[in-house]
Amino acid sequence: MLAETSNQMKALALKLFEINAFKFGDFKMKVGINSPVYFDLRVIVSYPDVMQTVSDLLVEHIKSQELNSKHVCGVPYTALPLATIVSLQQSTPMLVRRKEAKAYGTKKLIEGIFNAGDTCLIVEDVVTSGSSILDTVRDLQSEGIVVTDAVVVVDREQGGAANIAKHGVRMHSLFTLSFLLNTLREAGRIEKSTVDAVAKYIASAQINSDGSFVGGDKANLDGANDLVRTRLTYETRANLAKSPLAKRLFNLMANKQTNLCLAADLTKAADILDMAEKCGPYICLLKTHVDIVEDFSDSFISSLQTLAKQHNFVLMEDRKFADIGNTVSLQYSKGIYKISSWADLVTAHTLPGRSIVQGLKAALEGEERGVFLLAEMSSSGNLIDDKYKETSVKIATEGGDVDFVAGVVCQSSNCFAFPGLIQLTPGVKINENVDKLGQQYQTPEHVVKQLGADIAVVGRGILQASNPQQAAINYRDRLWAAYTERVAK
Ligand code: 5IU
Repeated sequence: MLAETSNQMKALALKLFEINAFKFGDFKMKVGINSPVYFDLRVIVSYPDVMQTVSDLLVEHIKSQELNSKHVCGVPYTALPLATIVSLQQSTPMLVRRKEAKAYGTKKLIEGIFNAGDTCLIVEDVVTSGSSILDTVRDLQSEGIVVTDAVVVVDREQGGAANIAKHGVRMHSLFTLSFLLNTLREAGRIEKSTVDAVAKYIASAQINSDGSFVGGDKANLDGANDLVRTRLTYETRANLAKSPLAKRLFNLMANKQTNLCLAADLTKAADILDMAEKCGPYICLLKTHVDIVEDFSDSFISSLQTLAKQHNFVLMEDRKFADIGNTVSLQYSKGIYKISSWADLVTAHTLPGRSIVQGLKAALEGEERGVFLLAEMSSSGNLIDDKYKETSVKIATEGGDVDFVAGVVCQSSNCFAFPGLIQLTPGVKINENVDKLGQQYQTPEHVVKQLGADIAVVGRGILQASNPQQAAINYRDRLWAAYTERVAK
């Protein structure tokens, strides 16, 4: 590889990571077992500069490998725009494979003009087992088209090349997963433990073209578990986070050694400030409900911000936004509270759909902020079901706004898998199980070790203690000990 091309490839690898075309964590795959790395090259259509670079490099690769063919054909759907650009740049006519044959008119599988005996180069984005390439090859071959080569953007190195070679097709990849891992490692974007976990998984998770694992049920797939989020340290997760606020909070938690959030649900400004002063050294996050403060004022907010700076904790307004985008945008930045001007974090319901996140983002003027999305609640009889929970997590982990979502408010460790998000769990108290209004409590150890909480929210457990500062210390100690035990396993 020429030095210039090599630098271009490295820059592109970093860019792909930056735009979330791939992520590290613990992801459900088509083939059944979880994977520590996840690719979604569909996002590149939103970045014309990335599209340009990827297709330039593909064309260069095709030329250098002398992959001359009469046609090009992209594997539907992600690779279709890439195949289009390759076709244009090389003036090679394109063929389009239908995923489903038309039910009416001509039942053609392949669109475009061709003759039996014509050659065709396959273009694909990511190869795992190679089965998608083989589906396309089969349809082309059934029309008499000759396929000998496939050019792909990423080879996950899980046996795809060997699988398609068995069918007489050679694979030429721009990137291997190892190259991507090494490039990110060299650039300090991921840790050695991540590289090792992925390498271990890839070595053991070799896949046959029918989707089964080489070695069958006995395949040793341990590596996949090494990136399960509840086993990773907050430092590691800071590096995997996509939201700047999540990064900051994870690092703060690790440095200050606390995963305690104080829910300062008090109705007098002076009482909240007093509590913030006493508990500040032991918390990572202070959560407010400003609409219950009877004497709210700008000076209350500036005093709270001063304490947050002095004691190094983050501010969250637990506003639970739930309206259409335009309204939440106004609620977030205007009115008496001007929440976006001071709260590092806010909470929001996902009930209105993805537009809630976009509405909040639209209110910002360059401030570094984040949102926690609600996926579960601690109150008995709440209406959230599994489908709602899953869709909420999708909003938090997919799409163009993932850099704004710092975490998820939920009650269970299997709610989401991506380790770059923070799990915030309320409903924590040492001595009680319920209150009179439907709140259900768990112990600090239970929420961290069993329910997967990264930050535990404690309100009345501290606020109503005879010595709140001592109570904050107790909660901090027990929550932190539970976390260190959890990651030591
Ligand atoms: N809170 C919950 N449960 C939830 C959600 C938020 O308790 O499911 I979402 C908030 C409400 C209150 C704090 O501000 O967390 C818990 O306070 P107590 O520890 O006093 O119950």
